[in-house]
Amino acid sequence: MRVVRCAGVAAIGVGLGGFGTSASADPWADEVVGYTQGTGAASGFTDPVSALGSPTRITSPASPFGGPTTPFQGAFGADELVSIGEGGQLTVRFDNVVRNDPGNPFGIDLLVFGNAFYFDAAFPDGVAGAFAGEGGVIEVSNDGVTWTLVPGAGADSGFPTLGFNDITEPFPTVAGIDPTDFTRPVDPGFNPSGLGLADIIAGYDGSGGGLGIDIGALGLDQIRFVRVTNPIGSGFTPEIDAFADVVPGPGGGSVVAAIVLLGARRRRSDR
Ligand SMILES: [Ca+2]
Ligand SMILES: [Ca+2]
Ligand SMILES: [Ca+2]
Ligand SMILES: [Ca+2]
Repeated sequence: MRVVRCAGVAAIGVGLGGFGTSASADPWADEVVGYTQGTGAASGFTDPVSALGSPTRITSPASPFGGPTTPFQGAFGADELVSIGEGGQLTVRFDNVVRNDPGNPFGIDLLVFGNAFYFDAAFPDGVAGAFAGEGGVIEVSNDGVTWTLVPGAGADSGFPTLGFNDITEPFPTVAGIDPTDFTRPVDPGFNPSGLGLADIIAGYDGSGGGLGIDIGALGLDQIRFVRVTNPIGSGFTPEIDAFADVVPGPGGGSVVAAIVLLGARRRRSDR
């Protein structure tokens, strides 16, 4: 085991995101507070800075097997993921506050991205078969001292990452032109099992995937820290790609947001 302290790495996060103009404005995690790789972490996947910045839209572009992320093709680059072995733990901090904003779609405030994916049950056509999720206990905190468990959530078990809305192949090598929104959650009621890529993309409805967490359901108004622990004996070795602060938008739970949205749609249809 080893512990890496990475104070001051926030600057590395600058420029990795596609949103905002400064580190404090981007919606991704900004700083590694601590990392213990644990036992059995994937060799070469032990730089915790890989969990800062945007989720992976195009994985391993230098590899012949690389290309846009899809629910069948998860991120696999060593500079894109950090592996957490048994007994290991990763703690990150946001510069900005992640709020229980009533305008957040489906009530979800925080997204955790791993590299979970669906096995292609009809290779190479892309039909979501067995799911390769890998656990990872998640806790959140506002002060980095008092932690709240996110019950039942597996950090590397969320909706698989989707880089583009206009991808038509499950294992693409060429980028699309319509990037997904990594700050927008998938409807937690959506079940991709047995669906083909086009139906999965439709179900994602513009989202780039991820595991959604409603911090309000935990009794919290805001958080700044997230940590992922892999208990000894879990039998899994989760990989973490990124953490995202959800941006209020369509699907937001508040009445006000719904009314504003309705107005916007009407104006759009008036054109
Ligand atoms: Ca940030
Ligand atoms: Ca919420
Ligand atoms: Ca994984
Ligand atoms: Ca990453």
